Amino acid sequence: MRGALSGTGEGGVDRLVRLAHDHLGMGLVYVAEFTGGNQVYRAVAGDAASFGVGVGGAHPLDGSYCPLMTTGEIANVIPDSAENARVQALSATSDMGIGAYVGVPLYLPNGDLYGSLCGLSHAPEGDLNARDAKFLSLLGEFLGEELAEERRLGQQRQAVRHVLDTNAIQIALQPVVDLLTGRCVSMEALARFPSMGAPDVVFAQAEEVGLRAEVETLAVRKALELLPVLEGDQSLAVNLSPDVALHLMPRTAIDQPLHQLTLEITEHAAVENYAEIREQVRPLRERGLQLAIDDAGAGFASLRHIIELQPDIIKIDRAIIADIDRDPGRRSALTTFVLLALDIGGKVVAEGVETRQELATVASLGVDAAQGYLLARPSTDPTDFARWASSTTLLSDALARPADGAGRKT
Ligand code: G
Ligand code: MN
Repeated sequence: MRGALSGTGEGGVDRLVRLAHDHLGMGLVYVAEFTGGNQVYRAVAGDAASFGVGVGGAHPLDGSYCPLMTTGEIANVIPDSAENARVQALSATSDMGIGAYVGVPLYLPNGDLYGSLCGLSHAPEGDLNARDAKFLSLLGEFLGEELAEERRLGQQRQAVRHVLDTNAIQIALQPVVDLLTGRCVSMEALARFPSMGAPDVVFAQAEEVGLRAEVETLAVRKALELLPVLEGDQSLAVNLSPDVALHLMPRTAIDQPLHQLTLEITEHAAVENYAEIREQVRPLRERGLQLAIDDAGAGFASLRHIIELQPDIIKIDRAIIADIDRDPGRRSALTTFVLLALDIGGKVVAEGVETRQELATVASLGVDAAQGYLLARPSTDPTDFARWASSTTLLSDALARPADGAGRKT
């Protein structure tokens, strides 16, 4: 959930602090986090420098107003510091030159104390009163949500950064099996994040913190290390979203054996400029790179992707393949893609084939190759890679196996 108040370039926290400053008319308004014995300034509005305050800077909690305010030892509103013996004794009063103070504690939505939202002036503020504290409390409710969201995103960015910094991506391969020959025609490289969780979740998290391109790039770099496991005529398929493909492929491709690579463009994102992708990929295709549209039928604009990019391969999403033997609508949808592939001279791969019935149905509808748990689950084991690379019986092996948990449930 993005903070509801952060629609513009200005972050939600900054905006609320600015509003507080505009309304109170005090010298400085700030949000501070209490952490490690300090109050660390997270957002400021006003003449921060004259108070010795800056974003990211800190003052010790000891000697400050705010911790005493949160415990009720001093009032929320102190119109004239000089008339309050308790705050006169605090080092902050003289160090920062505080003449007036208003502050409220900030709580996160889970009830944890985060820190404080405060206003300071150098001179006394005779008309500062309880309403000003109430106003800050109201803003504090919204700030709590914004701060929790900022904190969540910060931790998420750190987790994704850690994956990037430590190369904590594993590549699983999964074979794509030709339905005529029973041989593995390609292996798809699938990123796995042992320290993080499900790949689609990790990619979504990376997207949210602006690191998706970096994660995709690292995944491709690691996938390319597996090229040697392939036999001569087999292809390694890597996944990229359109924007990353546009910027990464031309640079990465230079010294790669492109005739052994398939670029799967995921269709979860809209494509802004087809002509640009077409032009960037054209010289690479001339050198043997195969272009696949991934997850066709699942999301955004697969027909448009296909018509504009004229891929070598159309990979049909499991959304269409699942239970296709029982669903005439899904069979029609698949047939549409098969006819389209015939028109553009491409091949069709059925993704996520889990049952013999699904396999038999897609084969009967003219699909060229299949991928899915029925044939082989993705694996990170080099023994599997070697077996898939050389096997001529992947299809018959799958059909000979007794149906297991991946098979038809009923
Ligand atoms: O978007 P793309 O098609 O590249 O993603 C493939 C994902 O689908 C991988 O995470 C892979 O583990 C998963 N997958 C592969 N085969 C099957 C299958 O037969 N059934 C299901 N449900 N998922 C599969
Ligand atoms: Mn894919």
